[in-house]
Amino acid sequence: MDRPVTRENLRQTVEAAVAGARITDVHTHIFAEAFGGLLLWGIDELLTYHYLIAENFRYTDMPYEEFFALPKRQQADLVWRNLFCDRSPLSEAQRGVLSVLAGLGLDVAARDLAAYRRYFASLAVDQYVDMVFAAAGVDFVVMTNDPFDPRENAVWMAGGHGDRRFKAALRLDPLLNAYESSAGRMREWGYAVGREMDGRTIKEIRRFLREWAERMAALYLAVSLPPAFKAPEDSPRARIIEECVLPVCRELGIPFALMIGVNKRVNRQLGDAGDAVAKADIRAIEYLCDKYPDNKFMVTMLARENQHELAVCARKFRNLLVFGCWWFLNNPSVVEEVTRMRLELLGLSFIPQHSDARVLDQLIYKWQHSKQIIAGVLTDKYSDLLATGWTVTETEIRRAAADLLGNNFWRFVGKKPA
Ligand code: HDL
Ligand code: ZN
Repeated sequence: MDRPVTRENLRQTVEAAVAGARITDVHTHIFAEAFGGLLLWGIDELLTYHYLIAENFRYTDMPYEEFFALPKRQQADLVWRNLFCDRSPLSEAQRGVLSVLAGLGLDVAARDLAAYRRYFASLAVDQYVDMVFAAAGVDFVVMTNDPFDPRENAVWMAGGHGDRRFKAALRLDPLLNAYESSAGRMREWGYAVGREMDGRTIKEIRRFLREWAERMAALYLAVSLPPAFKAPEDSPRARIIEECVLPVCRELGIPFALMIGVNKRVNRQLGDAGDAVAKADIRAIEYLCDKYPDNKFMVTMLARENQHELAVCARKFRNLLVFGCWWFLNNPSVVEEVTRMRLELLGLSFIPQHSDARVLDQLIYKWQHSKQIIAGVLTDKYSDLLATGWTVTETEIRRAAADLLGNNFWRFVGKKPA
């Protein structure tokens, strides 16, 4: 029976719909078990997540190289002391660790790192992957797959991983942001690419993209780009994007995902924790969406200041799908503000979140925290809708939640979840 929704049962109806909606996580850094050590999981990986590493150094004068020379377990000990024992863990990344432990039914109040380590040591990884996907309500994750990473390359060249829950995205940062050094590797693999973007090089780069996208069954091609990214531009990167990436995406019918606004390694000594953010130029997205109407673009931008203009750009171009509150935006105050603004400008035609998880267990907290905020914003918007006299059914709310958390993505990539 499709219950009509009233002001009295609205919040509970929306919360149940969001809680029950199956998730496709469109951008992560986690890996299927077949990738071996690339799959990170457990308390010591959670505590040495690069977000927490950055926060840890705010409380210690320890030389960076001294910290990074320590075994991971000792790094985790220091993070646990600095960020959990010696001060309240109020940041989003700190709270996230505790939300994972709580989600697994562990005694968070005990603050017993040794006990947490004993628990994770008792788990088998294949059992734990099932547990995390179930606890997080996730059906599929899209990985970030880099053929230039030798560890990954070997798995794909041996036939891939075989876990249908882990989908692939072909990541192109080495090709687009470091072509000189990548071209040498490509030549070793038999692609006759040269320094000049001549006809043969363009043709061979397309062959490289096509063969790797097909080998991975990639759902989309992706790249992260600096704030200074421009299009059009007279550069090898622009030539490769417009003459190789976009034609292959059109041929395969898959999107190109641009993740824009990363200032890489502003503090080199912090490694992965050393990247920062700056506002980028939305005109590059306007140009690409306008010039290539037969291409599909997924875009997320890292600067909070870019979010409103990105949503406006999506109003202009139906081949643009905005996704996620990426990285430094993935904090409750910003997720709330950006999701509310996107609903008001785009209705239900966007993807509100991806986890960007690097450690498997993070699926539990990143989705728990995000779903809570998405449900709150949706409740407000449905409340405004009811106030006009419009009637709403439980089925319609479930449909909205399913669209935001998975179906919008699958429709955009033109595939059925399988
Ligand atoms: O380039 C990316 O995909 C970013 O998400 C980086 O991996 C970044 O280090 C990250 O993990 N952000 O959450
Ligand atoms: Zn990422």
